[in-house]
Amino acid sequence: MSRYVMTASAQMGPISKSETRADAVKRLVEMMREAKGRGCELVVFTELALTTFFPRWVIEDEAELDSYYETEMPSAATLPLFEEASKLGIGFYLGYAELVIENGVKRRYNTSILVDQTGTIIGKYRKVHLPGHSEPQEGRAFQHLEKAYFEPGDLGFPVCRGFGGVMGMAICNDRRWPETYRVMGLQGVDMVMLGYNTPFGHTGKHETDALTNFHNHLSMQAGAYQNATWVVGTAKCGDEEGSVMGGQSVIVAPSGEIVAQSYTMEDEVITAKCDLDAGNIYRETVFNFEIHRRPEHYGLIVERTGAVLPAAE
Ligand code: CDT
Repeated sequence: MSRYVMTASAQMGPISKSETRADAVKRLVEMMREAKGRGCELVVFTELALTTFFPRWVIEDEAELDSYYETEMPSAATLPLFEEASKLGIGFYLGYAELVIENGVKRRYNTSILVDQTGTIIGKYRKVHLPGHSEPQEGRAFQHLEKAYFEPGDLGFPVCRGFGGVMGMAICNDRRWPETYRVMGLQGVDMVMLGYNTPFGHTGKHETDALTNFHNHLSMQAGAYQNATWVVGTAKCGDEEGSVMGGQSVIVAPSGEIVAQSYTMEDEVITAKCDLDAGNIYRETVFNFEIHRRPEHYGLIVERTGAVLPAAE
């Protein structure tokens, strides 16, 4: 049996504040159809794919803030995506803002789901690494209030079986942290899917802007190679309400090579025939974790070099 997965990354151009869920879903369905037409069985959408990237604004009115979140999935607005997926026989990764009431407490997460070719949710992830601030920062043209509008995910980095392999998810800033990939690598992940919204000036300074796409690719290519996994990184990009976000969505092979890359700053589908066995050569040799990883020595190294000192009594 083959372990090939024809995979699409469906980059999304800006979503304006006035666009409805229905507008966004229509664009997603169009890209899903294109992906299917190009032979794909899986399409990876972006982070917070149903609305504009609202953490750029200070939103004090709770009802207004709530309006950006999904309280059920599928909802009436997102149902067409699920119906189209099962009609076409194509799965998808979707990022969205999730609001749940647990024991009477309102909880907000930056979430993604994996849906299989029958339209069934088979995986769920809540973003762990929330960037930005919990309070508005003075002097910034745009805020990045993810720490105010979400709490860190409480699901860890789970993997699930689907599409003939072991599938994992991450969201945006997670891709910069080696732990993200390694935790899933230790569970035998074959493909990590992630969406991102990365505005230029996100460090609060513009001197790193020229390196934004380099750092984006550097993180995903290293994560792929060091964990012998495919990485599919899908951007929201372009000028969204005056905040410009980078594109260059990619599909990265376990070798660390980019095998497909978008070139526009708008809705664009890229595809690759991903062999889930392509990581085996690395898993069996240089990154054979069982034989070569030495976690029992990592603590000793830290102790000897004094890299982490215990707190003074
Ligand atoms: N959405 C997201 O996580 N964006 C961050 C940039 C913002 S940092 C204030 C990223 O790592 O791409």
